[in-house]
Amino acid sequence: MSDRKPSQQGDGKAAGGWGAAAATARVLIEQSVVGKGSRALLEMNQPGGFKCPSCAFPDSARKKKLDFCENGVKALAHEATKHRVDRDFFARHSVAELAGQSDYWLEMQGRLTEPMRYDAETDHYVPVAWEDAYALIGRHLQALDHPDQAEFYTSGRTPNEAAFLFSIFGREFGTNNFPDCANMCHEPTSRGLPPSIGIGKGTVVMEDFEHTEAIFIFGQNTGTNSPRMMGNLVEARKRGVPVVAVNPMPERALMRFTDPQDPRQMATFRATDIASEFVHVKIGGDLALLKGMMRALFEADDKGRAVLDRDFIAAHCAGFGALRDEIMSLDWAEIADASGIAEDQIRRCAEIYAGSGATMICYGMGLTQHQNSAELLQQVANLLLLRGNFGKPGAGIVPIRGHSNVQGDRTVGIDEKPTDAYLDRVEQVFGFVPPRDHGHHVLDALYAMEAGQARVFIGMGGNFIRAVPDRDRAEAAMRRLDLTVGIATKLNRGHLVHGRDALILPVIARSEIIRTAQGVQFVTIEDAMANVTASHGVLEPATGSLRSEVEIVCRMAAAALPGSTVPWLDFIGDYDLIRDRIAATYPDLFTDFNAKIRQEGGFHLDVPPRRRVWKTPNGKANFLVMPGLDMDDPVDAPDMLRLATIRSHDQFNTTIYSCNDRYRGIRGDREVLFMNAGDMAARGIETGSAVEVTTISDDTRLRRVTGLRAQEYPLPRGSAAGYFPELNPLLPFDHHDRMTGTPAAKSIPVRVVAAGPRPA
Ligand SMILES: Nc1nc2c(c(=O)[nH]1)N[C@H]1C(S)=C(S)[C@@H](COP(=O)(O)OP(=O)(O)OC[C@H]3O[C@@H](n4cnc5c(=O)[nH]c(N)nc54)[C@H](O)[C@@H]3O)O[C@H]1N2
Ligand SMILES: Nc1nc2c(c(=O)[nH]1)N[C@H]1C(S)=C(S)[C@@H](COP(=O)(O)OP(=O)(O)OC[C@H]3O[C@@H](n4cnc5c(=O)[nH]c(N)nc54)[C@H](O)[C@@H]3O)O[C@H]1N2
Ligand SMILES: [Mo]
Repeated sequence: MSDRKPSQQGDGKAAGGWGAAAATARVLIEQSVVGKGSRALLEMNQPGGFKCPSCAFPDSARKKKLDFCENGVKALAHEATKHRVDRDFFARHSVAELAGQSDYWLEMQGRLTEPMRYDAETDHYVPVAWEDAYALIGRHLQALDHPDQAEFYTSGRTPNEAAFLFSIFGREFGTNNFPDCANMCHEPTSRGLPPSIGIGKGTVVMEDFEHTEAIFIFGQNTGTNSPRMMGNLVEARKRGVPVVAVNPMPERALMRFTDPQDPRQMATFRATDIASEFVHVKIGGDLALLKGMMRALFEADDKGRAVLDRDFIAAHCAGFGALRDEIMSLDWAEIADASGIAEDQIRRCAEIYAGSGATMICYGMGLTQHQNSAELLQQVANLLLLRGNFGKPGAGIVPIRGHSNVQGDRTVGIDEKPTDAYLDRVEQVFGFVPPRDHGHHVLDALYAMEAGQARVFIGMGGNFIRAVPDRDRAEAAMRRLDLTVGIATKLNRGHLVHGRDALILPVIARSEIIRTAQGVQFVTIEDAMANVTASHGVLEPATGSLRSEVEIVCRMAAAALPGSTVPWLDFIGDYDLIRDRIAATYPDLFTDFNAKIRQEGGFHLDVPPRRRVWKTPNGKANFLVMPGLDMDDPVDAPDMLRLATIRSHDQFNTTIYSCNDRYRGIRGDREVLFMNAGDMAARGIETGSAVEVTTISDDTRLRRVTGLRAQEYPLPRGSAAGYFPELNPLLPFDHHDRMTGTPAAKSIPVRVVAAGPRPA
């Protein structure tokens, strides 16, 4: 952005309210879609309309006339934009020139209009016929020595029908290489929870908000990243339900919130206090906090207080003794030190928990992006199990998912570690023999590219190169590929950091109508609470030359697999045929899919812990022990700060809507480093001064970001924060969750020093 002069609002106002309403209007005007956008908004998250392409929070349980938030409007406005990236645009700008532009600039150019192929001689993207694009993909795939040289990436906006077929395409081709955005997001949920409660998903539904007696929110910026949940929090607070927010940043919407959909609050400028207890945890201190809460419960139990659900534990759980021994071996002083929270506040949290008959623990990236995240989530489950908080109204674990269909994509096969039972079904339903070896997740894919072992990358949505760690290293790896394919709505960096051959294939977006020879089609998605619903596009596609994601998958498959036994081209016209195959592949979940999806409100997928059924090897819910309190840092450096890379209020992942971050008081700047006042003073840094951030690691690479501006912020000592994706160059490939390979984007060990003045 041109306005690089930062300013601080710091007005302490409530979040939401008129600020949100104004932002909503502004983005519709900016994208020149006031009429079209407003009409489409009436259909967002309504029966017969389309599902918001932004976050995965479910639709309101009680039907509202309008069911969207400020950030949903931004997502829609950017999708419905009147601006276009067409063949003239690519003729005007070489790839080198485009690469010199910011990600924000690329996004603002508008919608892609027709398939383009990279021409190395001129360094321009040039138009290519759809048929020729598919043929090129087919030739590259067939030329590989082994199917595992291909990487099939999925981003979580892809609907079930396209994701399912994409996974079948890859498997028929012969690989389980399905890196996906979940590998950088809720993978610790997907892999950490099954050994514990038998499913890697959340266990509550929307109605549970009406019955809950306490809500804990760990590491999630609700007002920005799932704003529609604010309505549930406001209602719970009005009922007097305690809300405990655990966060190194006092996120404004977790403190005070005015619901923009509540006319009374809007008219009277009133707001609701959200957090009744704010726990100012250090980055990475949640493990110690959770263990401290468990310790307090065990101590109370020792004194004869009935704080544990003994009947539930006896009937349903295994491993109680070992957990108790480990927790009781910890020392209070160490717990307080490792969490950054005083013993008495930890005890108070434990009392809130013990006083609640039904507790929900919600969490976001603040828990999933650390070196120990999968095990950390098992401790969350332990805490819930101790009081039987599964399978009763108002209780459960609530991973707040990111992308609108990231959960569904995994359910329907985007999984690099498929189970044998699933592969057997694929073989029965489709008649080919799928590969059994596990495939690549995101980090494996990066290592394979770097080593020259991966040669083709097909990106079904997303912006892989901006989302992944170790930017310089990742870009070099990506450039080694023979072919990169970006299936996308908008131009992004991934199209400019490409292989020897490269294609951009533009798709019909979520809000747009998919018309086929058999008529208008709808798609389906699964929200964060396992509701499967239909999404019907309502807008005309941005241009006539776009194709649906389903069609692109089918035609790629037909081109790459000429002898296939799968009727690929039949699926293009009639999505019911795809849903029939999904039903056949997952009889437990999707029987009668086509009938059930046509009922109003769709249907809920079975979540066995809601019935107190545990699909674990021993048939029990398991208390799992993770010894100690530490994060396991690569090196011990006394001046180390732990850096969390987070989202601003005005972005969706790698898509930047503006350089403002209203709730944190930042305007016109994203190159910001939020720091604790004491940490700044110790380094001779003041608000506004330039700083340089270097990663502390045990390898020899220099990872440094310069030109950042320090901003004093109420963070605990030793914790710092800045924006994703600008700070991704600091995150090493091998700094990740031990169990799942999820990049530890919330706890990068860094050194911060004052630098020369930054140009205004
Ligand atoms: N508008 C909008 N909505 C989105 C997205 C978006 O970019 N924009 N992205 C979508 C996606 S894919 C996802 S995954 C979600 C992400 O939504 P969130 O999970 O809210 O993601 P972040 O902004 O990365 O950061 C989460 C919070 O974790 C806190 N945190 C950092 N470190 C720690 C820690 O060690 N402990 C604790 N307790 N807290 C910590 C940060 O202060 C921050 O408040 O949102 C989805 N929805
Ligand atoms: N340092 C750091 N890194 C992170 C994170 C972090 O917190 N810190 N968060 C991680 C998380 S949680 C996630 S989920 C990943 C996100 O990683 P991705 O999912 O790969 O990234 P997005 O930015 O969501 O992808 C945006 C692009 O998707 C395309 N797109 C949009 N809509 C559609 C559509 O309907 N169809 C298709 N085919 N394409 C579409 C557009 O071209 C757009 O440019 O990033 C991860 N990376
Ligand atoms: Mo995510």
